Amino acid sequence: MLEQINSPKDLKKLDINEKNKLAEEIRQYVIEVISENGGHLASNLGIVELTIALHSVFDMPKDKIVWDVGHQSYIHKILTGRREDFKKIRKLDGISGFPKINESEYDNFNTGHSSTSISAALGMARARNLKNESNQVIAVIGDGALTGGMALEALNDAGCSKAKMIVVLNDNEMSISKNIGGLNMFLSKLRTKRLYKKSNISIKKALIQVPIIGKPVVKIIQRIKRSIKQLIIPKMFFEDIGFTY
Ligand SMILES: Cc1ncc(C[n+]2csc(CCOP(=O)(O)OP(=O)(O)O)c2C)c(N)n1
Repeated sequence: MLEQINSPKDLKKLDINEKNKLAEEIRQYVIEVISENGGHLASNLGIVELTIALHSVFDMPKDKIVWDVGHQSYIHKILTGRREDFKKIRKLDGISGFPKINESEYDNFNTGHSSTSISAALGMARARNLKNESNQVIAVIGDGALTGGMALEALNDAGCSKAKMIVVLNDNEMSISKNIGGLNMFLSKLRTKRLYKKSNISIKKALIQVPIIGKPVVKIIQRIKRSIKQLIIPKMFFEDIGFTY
């Protein structure tokens, strides 16, 4: 299946079962190449589904994605026309192990240093607004990189800015090694609330199907939801600084 994917357009044609199969093939391919060339294995094996999802939902390269650190961009490269080039990743005259704007129109920001993605994406969102354009901007940041000072400064700025942007927190409970610190303690508490999120989604799905009263009821519930969330989830840090989490 992987042989048929030359751009995200090809990906959009697949159904969910085909995408699952594709994810398996991609993981196999990454293991084959990286065991020869060296590189970041675990972080890329862990981001296969997220990358497929992002390229299915958004319209790259019109929409912009910024990969924090950039070490987890292998799947993105494979899906954006660099499948064969991937065999020479990190080799002389081969493609880079990090996003490079001169390598592809799908790479929007040169990363390598961690914790820069939210600030870069916010700049792109502001530039988009100034130009009256309508593309989406997405920063993908890991739980490790989120602990960097620049990421926290950018959250501070983005939270109160009116520029629309999306931050995907790729919380895989790992950094270079075990993640430590206060933010990590906070994220562990959030993770234990997954059950709440799941039940919430299924209630919404069921309600929205009820004719006429379905939508207004969902709206009321969404308003109540925030207050309930504040009761259930300890300290809504992201919401309190201006994000819808
Ligand atoms: C400024 C800076 N400090 C340290 C590093 C080394 N480094 C590379 S990846 C990484 C953490 C990655 O953890 P996370 O963001 O959770 O991503 P994951 O690997 O789990 O996908 C660090 C600290 C770096 N790239 N830049």
